[in-house]
Amino acid sequence: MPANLTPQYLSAEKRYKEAQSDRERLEALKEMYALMPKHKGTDKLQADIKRKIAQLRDDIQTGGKGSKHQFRYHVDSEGMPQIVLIGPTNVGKSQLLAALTQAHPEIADYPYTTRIYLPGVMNYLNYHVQIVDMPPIATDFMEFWVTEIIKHADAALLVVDLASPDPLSQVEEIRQLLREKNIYLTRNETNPDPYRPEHFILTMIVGNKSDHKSAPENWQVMQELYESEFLMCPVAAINGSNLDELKKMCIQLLNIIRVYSKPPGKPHSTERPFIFKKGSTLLDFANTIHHDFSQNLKFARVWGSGKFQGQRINRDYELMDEDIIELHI
Ligand SMILES: Nc1nc2c(ncn2[C@@H]2O[C@H](COP(=O)(O)OP(=O)(O)O)[C@@H](O)[C@H]2O)c(=O)[nH]1
Ligand SMILES: [Mg+2]
Repeated sequence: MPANLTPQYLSAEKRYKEAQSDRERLEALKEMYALMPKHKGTDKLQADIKRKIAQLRDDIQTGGKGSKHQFRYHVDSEGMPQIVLIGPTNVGKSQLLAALTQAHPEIADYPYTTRIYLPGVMNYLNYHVQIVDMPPIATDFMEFWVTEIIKHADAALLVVDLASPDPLSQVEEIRQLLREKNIYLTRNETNPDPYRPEHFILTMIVGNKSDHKSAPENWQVMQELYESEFLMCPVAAINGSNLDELKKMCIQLLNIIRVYSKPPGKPHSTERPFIFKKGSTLLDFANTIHHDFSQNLKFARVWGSGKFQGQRINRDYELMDEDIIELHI
C-alpha cells in the first residue's frame, strides 16, 4: 500500500470496514476516493475503489446480490434485522410503529389509512431492529407487493385487535389469506421440506388494545389456543403498556445476539454492536467486518461471556451475546 495515505483517508477506510449496510459502505468508499492522493502510485487503488463503488451502486439499486435486471420487492433493511407488522385494518399497526420507533405514520379510526409500507428503527438495549408498517391484509383488497415484502422479512408481528368481538377469527383469516400465497406463519422458521416452495415466517401474535374492557377475556381465549404454537404478547400501543416486554420478545423471536468489535490496543465501541443470529461463529464475524479479515485472520481474542477475558479463540468459536472481539490479521 502506498505510504502517503492521509489519516483522513485511513479513517474513511476504517468506516468502510466497519460499515453495516451497503449504503454506509458506499458513502465511505466515495469519501476514500475523494481523499485519496491521485498519482501513479495509487492507480491500482483508485481503479479498485471505483469498481467497488459501481458494484455497490448496482447492488443497492437491485436490492442485493441478484442480477441487474431482476426487480425485487423488498424494503432495504439497512443491515438491520427486519420485522414486518401484519394484520387486518384498524387493529393499531401504525400506532404500534409510532410507539416502537421514531416514525410518524398516519393513524386513524377508518380502514385503509395505510397504503404504503413505512419503516422505522426500534432501539432496544443497543439492538437496532427495523420495524415496517404495512397496509392491511384483507380479502377484498391486497397489494401484490405486500406478500413479497413479507417473504423477505426476518420475522412478522401478527397484530390483532383485543377490543374487537372476535380477534381469534382475525388470526385465522390472516393465516388463511397468507397460506394461499404460500406464506406460513410459524414459531420456527425452518421449512421442514426444503423442496417445497413455501415461505416460513417467524411470527409472534400481538394482541393490541389491551386497555379495552373486553381485552382480558379475549386474550385468555387466544392464549389457550395459540400459546403452544406462537410467542404471544398483549400490548396497548396507544398508552405504551407492556411495550418493553414486546421489545424483549422481538429479540427472542429473532434469536439474535450483540457482538462488539474492538481494535487491538483500544477500547471497544459501545454504541453500535454487530447483530448476529445465535449460533454464528467467529468466522461469520470476521466476514462481516471485511472479507479480507476472514481470509487473513491469524487469531482473535474475546472479552465477555463471563469466563473469557482476552482468551484466544478459533474460527469456529460460537459467538455469545455481548462478546467483545479483537481481530488480528
Ligand atoms: N383503545 C386503543 N385504541 C388503539 C390502540 N392502538 C390503536 N388504537 C386506535 O385504533 C385505530 C386504528 O389505528 P391504526 O394504527 O391506524 O390501525 P392500522 O389500520 O392497523 O394501522 C386508531 O383510532 C387508533 O387510535 C390501543 O392500544 N388502544
Ligand atoms: Mg395503518
